Amino acid sequence: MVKRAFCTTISFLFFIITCLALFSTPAAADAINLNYANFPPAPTFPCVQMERWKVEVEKRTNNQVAINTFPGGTLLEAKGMMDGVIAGQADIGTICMAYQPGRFIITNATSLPLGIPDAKTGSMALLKLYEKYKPKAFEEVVVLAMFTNAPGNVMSMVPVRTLEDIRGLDLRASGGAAQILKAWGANPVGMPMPATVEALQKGTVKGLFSSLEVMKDFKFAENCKFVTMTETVIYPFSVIMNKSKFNSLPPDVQKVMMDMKEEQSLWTGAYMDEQIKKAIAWSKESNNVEFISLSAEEKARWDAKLEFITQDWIKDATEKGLPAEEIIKDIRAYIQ
Ligand code: DTR
Repeated sequence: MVKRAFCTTISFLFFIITCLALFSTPAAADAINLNYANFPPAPTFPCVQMERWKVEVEKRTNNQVAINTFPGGTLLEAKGMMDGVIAGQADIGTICMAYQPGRFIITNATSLPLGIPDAKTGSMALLKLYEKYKPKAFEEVVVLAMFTNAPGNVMSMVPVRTLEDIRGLDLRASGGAAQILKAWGANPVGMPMPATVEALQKGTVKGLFSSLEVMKDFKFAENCKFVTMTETVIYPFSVIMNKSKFNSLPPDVQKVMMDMKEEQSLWTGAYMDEQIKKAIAWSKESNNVEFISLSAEEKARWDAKLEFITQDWIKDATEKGLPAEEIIKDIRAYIQ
């Protein structure tokens, strides 16, 4: 009798252990490890969205994957990101397309002065554009998300109230934004965002042109006591994955990632827009930054200087065999 009860208990325990092994989430050691590289420092928005994606993917795949994140260029730097992911040096990476203007012609069209009002709208327009045209530039990777920052403003050590004030001013920008500064008469100095910290401290640049969350995230408000509200042009970003690594993943994991593409893009746009509000409040309160609004008349002068940029892009892209007019029409429609 005792022996029978003992056997039943043992069988029951065996059953429980088997169930646990079959249905529980795998231990970290069993998980598929993926390395995710990012170029700016951890508190900035491209890295915040990376951490959010990591948490969600691990949760939604029941920890079938474990994502190791590398912010701050510790695995791959800004300009080597795309090729690094293609070569498999990282499985996943975040790229800022403006840093390689000639490589991402179609998606970089979102950084023309077309009036994208905020990051949420920009992110959706960019993703739709990508989905429609599936540009060749992304042929060797799998796109996991697309998002933009908010429109750019001039952050500077000296006040910029008129076009005359910006003339000859050394301001950091890259990609399409550099072209904008040039059209306004400034002297654009190209470098990725992380390099701007030292350039401002050393005084090699007198300010920068970008979205305002950097006033707080990079503490630029400590150097730049003036912001001129131009609300002009965004920068497109993408999260990309090594294609063969993606193809090697179980189908249910692939599905989790693909199902998150639009959600993650939207989440990042909305997060960015919130950060802008916080950074403006923080810059005013903690660093006494002056925010300069341009009068309607003055703004019209600034906008007039940019009119040729989209026309030039259309001409150039058409010569390269791209449906340039249609791309611009689509972006304008997506913004609506
Ligand atoms: N404006 C682009 C992109 C950008 C905006 N905020 C951040 C933060 C961290 C890295 C890049 C960006 C730029 O100026 O580089």
